[in-house]
Amino acid sequence: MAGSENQKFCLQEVLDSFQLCLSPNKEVYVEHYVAGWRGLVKFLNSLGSVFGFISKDAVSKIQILVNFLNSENGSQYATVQSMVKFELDNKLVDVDKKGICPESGCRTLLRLHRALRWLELFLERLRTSKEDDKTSVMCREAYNESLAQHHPWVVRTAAGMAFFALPGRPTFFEVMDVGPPEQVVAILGKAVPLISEVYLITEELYLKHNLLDLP
Ligand code: 1PX
Repeated sequence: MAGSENQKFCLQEVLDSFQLCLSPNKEVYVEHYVAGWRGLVKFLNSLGSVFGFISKDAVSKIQILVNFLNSENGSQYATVQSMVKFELDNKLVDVDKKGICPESGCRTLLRLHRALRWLELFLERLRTSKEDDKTSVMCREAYNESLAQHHPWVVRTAAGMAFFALPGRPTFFEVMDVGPPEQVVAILGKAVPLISEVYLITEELYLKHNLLDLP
């Protein structure tokens, strides 16, 4: 896996990972969740160094989860459901304020989970966009409706500036590397409901355990 963030991005790969994410009984496999994010980070890296601070944060969160997966307790991290149970049962989560477990699997995955909502909103806008619609506007609107609510002013400002550097829709579609625009739209039509399902299952689980505001 080392260095895989620098390889070429393909939207189909991301779709495949999110497809593999759900077990038959609708649990979310951490391994495939993380693979989906790795694919997305590749995309971000191919857009240039302006997005480096975003991809760096995503990579570090991916790495925390990979480390748990590869640890002696790795099997407990197989699914988001088993991770939540394991960490709560063993008091491995800082629930109210940061303390002895500042980088728990639960709080780390929550950050990516919130970003997944941004992705869902952004991709849905992209899917239904017209040729001369601006990716920066779609991105900002999706961000303001989701992740921005969890970010301090300084992060919101940096993110807002980075959005200006986004390429236009035609280049964006090319980088996705799945063929002509109609094909991109078709794949997005499959990807968005899948991402939405993974998001909803995780959201319900976190809500049930009162984990949506982990510090
Ligand atoms: C097919 C098109 C796909 C586009 C893929 C783009 C992938 C984007 C990956 C974004 C991952 C962002 C993870 C952010 C996690 C987060 O919220 N971290 C913050 C909180 O963490 P902490 O440990 O401190 O509690 C952290 O402060 C974040 C810092 C970096 C800034 C995050 C800005 C996120 C903007 C999201 C929009 C990305 C724009 C990409 C345009 C394509």
